[in-house]
Amino acid sequence: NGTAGIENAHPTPQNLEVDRAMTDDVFDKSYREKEGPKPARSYVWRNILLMSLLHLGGLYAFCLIPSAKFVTLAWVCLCFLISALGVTAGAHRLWSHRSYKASLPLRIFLAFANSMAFQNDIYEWARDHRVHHKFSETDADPHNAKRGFFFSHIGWLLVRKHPDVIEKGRKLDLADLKADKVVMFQRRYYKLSVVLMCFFFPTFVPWYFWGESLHNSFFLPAILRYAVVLNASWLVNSAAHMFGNRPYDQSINPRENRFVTLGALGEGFHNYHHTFPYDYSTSEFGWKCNATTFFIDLMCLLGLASDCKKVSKETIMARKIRTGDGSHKTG
Ligand code: ST9
Ligand code: ZN
Ligand code: ZN
Repeated sequence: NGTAGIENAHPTPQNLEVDRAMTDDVFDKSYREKEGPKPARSYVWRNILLMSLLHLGGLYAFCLIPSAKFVTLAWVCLCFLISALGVTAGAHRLWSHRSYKASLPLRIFLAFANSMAFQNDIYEWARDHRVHHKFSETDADPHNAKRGFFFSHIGWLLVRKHPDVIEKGRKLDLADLKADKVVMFQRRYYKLSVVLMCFFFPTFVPWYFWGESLHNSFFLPAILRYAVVLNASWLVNSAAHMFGNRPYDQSINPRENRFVTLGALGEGFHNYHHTFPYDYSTSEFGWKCNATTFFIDLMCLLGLASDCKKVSKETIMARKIRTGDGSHKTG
């Protein structure tokens, strides 16, 4: 039972009873990969070209850092933070896992922030992410880490999907996403929202408000920031599925990776997260190295979020003893 041991971090009179309607992020042990040879790899040259250009642009932009105004670099950091939250607090913890509830204004903000991150629309991201949890490390996992570091990092975006990803993904219950007008609106106007939020807005602000060169304004807050957010997110799929301890469940691949946690606003506690995908904090340590949890708690304080699901300390300890690798004892 996926609801055992969940506590509400912010109990309010109407939500003392925790509902757990969404269970399509729980690992499905019954799935078996099809026997026989794997389908041939089919390259998507358009993506290979665009991703190569983006990363070359990112390297070039990196060299421009010394020529930029200090306030422009601060703006790059702010754009990083906003777009990262659009993924962590938005597409991930809210829309993929339903680990808390967000009011309309917060959902609108997160949808804009998500377009700034340009990682596919929220609907597609959450659909891929639910199959990732449900069929982790199998053919039906879009970024199956058993296919190696490169594949789980970026390679999966450069080739056609394994047919099982699509077959299993089609069976997921996505009714909650379809019913969310903000998600559907973002999906409908996705391309326009990406042009505006990922490229135009980050470029326009430094150029218009403090006279940064158009060149720096484009390459630093748009190109470099986008490339960094992408790689920080991808490291959760690659590094955090390969390197680190497994204090909660040693039978699964995902790991606790401090380096990834720092770069991805608290998303590197990945052994915990795959063990308890419904925990809004994706960790047992609250705000420690977890800017996303801080942000969600702040939103709760402002009355913009509620119903944060949290696993009880007792359940976590029992699970560590039952299935962990014992590393929690040594810290
Ligand atoms: C990007 C995503 O970067 C990054 C995700 C990172 C995830 C990280 C997760 C870790 C945890 C969270 C931590 C966050 C940390 C953040 C830190 C921030 C600092 N189910 O896709 P198509 C169907 S994106 C069901 O074309 P192909 C569906 O009918 C980067 N059905 O498959 C679909 O039609 P539609 C920018 C599915 O042809 C049809 O199949 N974007 C599913 O195999 C065809 O779908 C890019 O680079 C499913 N799961 O092509 C573009 N999937 O939906 C990347 C598909 O339209 N994408 N279907 O009705 C592509 O170009 C293509 O998807 C492809 C595969 C070439 C990869
Ligand atoms: Zn997740
Ligand atoms: Zn994972």
